[in-house]
Amino acid sequence: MTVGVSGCSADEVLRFGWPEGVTPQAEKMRELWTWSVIAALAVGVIVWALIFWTVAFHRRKKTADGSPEELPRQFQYNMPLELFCVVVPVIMVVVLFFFTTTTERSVLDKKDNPDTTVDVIAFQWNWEFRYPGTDTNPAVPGEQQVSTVGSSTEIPLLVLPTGKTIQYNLESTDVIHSFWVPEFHFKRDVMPMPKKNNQDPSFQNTIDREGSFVGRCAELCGTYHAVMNFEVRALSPDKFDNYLRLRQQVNPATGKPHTAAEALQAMNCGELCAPQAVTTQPFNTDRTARTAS
Ligand SMILES: [Cu+2]
Repeated sequence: MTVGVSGCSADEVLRFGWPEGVTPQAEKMRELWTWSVIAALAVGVIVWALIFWTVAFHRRKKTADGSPEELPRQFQYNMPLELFCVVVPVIMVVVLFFFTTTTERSVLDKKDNPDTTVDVIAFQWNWEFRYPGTDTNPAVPGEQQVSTVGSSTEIPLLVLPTGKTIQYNLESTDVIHSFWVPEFHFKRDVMPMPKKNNQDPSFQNTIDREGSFVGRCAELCGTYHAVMNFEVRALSPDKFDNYLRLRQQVNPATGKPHTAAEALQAMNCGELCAPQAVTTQPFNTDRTARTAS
């Protein structure tokens, strides 16, 4: 009853504080978390029960003549018990390790033919998102692909389709950055070229639902690291196709291909097509706007 009133569903209880994600990959990690907590609680209950049993029933007792009892029976060098205390924890670690690697493999799994590919270019202190295979200048094929870059007044929008396998190719042009969208429950360092230490610069996922999700740089990369934000705008596949089409078409008002903001505005689909980021805002660089503290 109380659980119902407080709005906690069984699903939320079994989440054990794990935040809600928007990708099947995030759900896989949630399942690992749920089962790990259940396993930990089961072990915890057994340990607590043994502690309370010992405390309650094996206290130091007085003997009949009032003198303190000698030490209770001692168990050191008990071979079966010693073996049990080694073997059982090893089995626990092996089981946890098995499920962790299985989950990791499925999260990092990549299809040979992703539906959409986006090139993510990180630099101090901004992001550029390019869509390979697009063309904004039909006169010179392959010359100019659709690209979104942030400015000091506009957070860059990474527009993506829902329900499709998306491949992210990460690249930095200067120092190490990190591509992080909290709702993806996934973070990957963005390394400068050439790649070192077998780091895989790309990963894939699928976004389950439409929405706006904040993205951040998660690797301290210099003075303005904290303002290196972006926003993922997940749109249904037809809206996404419409967006890419508009980005490649000339806006009659400006005589140039639509910018990200102009394309979204032209689509006119409410909050989802807001021309500016809604999850985060640009850093106010106006020093005079600061009040004395
Ligand atoms: Cu950065």
